[in-house]
Amino acid sequence: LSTHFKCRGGIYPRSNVERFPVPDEKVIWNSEYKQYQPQNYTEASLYGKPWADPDIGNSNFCPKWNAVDGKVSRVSYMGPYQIINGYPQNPIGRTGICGRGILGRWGPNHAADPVVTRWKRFDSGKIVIDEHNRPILQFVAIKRGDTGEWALPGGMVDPGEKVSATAVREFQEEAINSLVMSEEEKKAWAQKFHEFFNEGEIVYKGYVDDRRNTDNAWMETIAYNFHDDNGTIVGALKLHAGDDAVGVRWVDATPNISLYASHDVILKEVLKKRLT
Ligand code: RP5
Ligand code: MG
Ligand code: MG
Repeated sequence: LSTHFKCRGGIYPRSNVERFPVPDEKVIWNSEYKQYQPQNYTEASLYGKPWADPDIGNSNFCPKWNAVDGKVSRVSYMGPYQIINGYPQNPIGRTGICGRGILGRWGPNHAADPVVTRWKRFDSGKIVIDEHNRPILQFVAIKRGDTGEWALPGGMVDPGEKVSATAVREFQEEAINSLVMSEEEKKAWAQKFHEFFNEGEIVYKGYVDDRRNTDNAWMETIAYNFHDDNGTIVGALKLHAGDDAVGVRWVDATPNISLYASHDVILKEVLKKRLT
């Protein structure tokens, strides 16, 4: 991504804090913007949460910026970010708000997104062909509980967790509701799909234009495509929305689909990969 739109303008999520207007040409930091006075906002509920950083300036918080800091990666896929007056600076540019907002980490907040795909088929198993004589790719989408938008079933990387493992875990939690399964059921599932989810291909790695981003905290992700070419592995899976997802289904992937944050950009990469 070279710029951002969704984290500019309007009211910040779960708050009544209005973002300072940032016109297109004022996004990049080195375009001068003397009037720029973003509000500082960090949601009160973050304080004391085990998954959230303390405040910058707090004597027991000594983050290692641009480095792997214990179990937390503070490395950006966008290259080294700047630290200005002690605060990490959004690598894309201004967002109209500073502080951490509702994000747990200062600087990059790492997530993973699984893009699970199959070909659209008739009940007979025959592949459906569109008017251009091309097969139709379908992917598993969840409906987010927070914004109601359709999205990839992604989530945050836990401390010490491999990003590829996050992608699979989040798929299990949000798209098949593994959180209500017994340990045995989970094990059986993991065994059955082990190979399939071992063979994800990275289709995107970088900044996410997420509405939660601020000048000092932002989302980054690695998206993996897991493709079921003959539709027999996950193509036949029973989907159940779980965790913070309120719906789940197979959706036809079209280039002009609108999805949460940068998920449409990610999906386009998958379409390119699978259909050319
Ligand atoms: C997006 O937020 C990422 O691409 C990922 O899908 C998601 C992670 O946040 P939660 O789903 O845990 O809110 O930026
Ligand atoms: Mg989740
Ligand atoms: Mg999620």
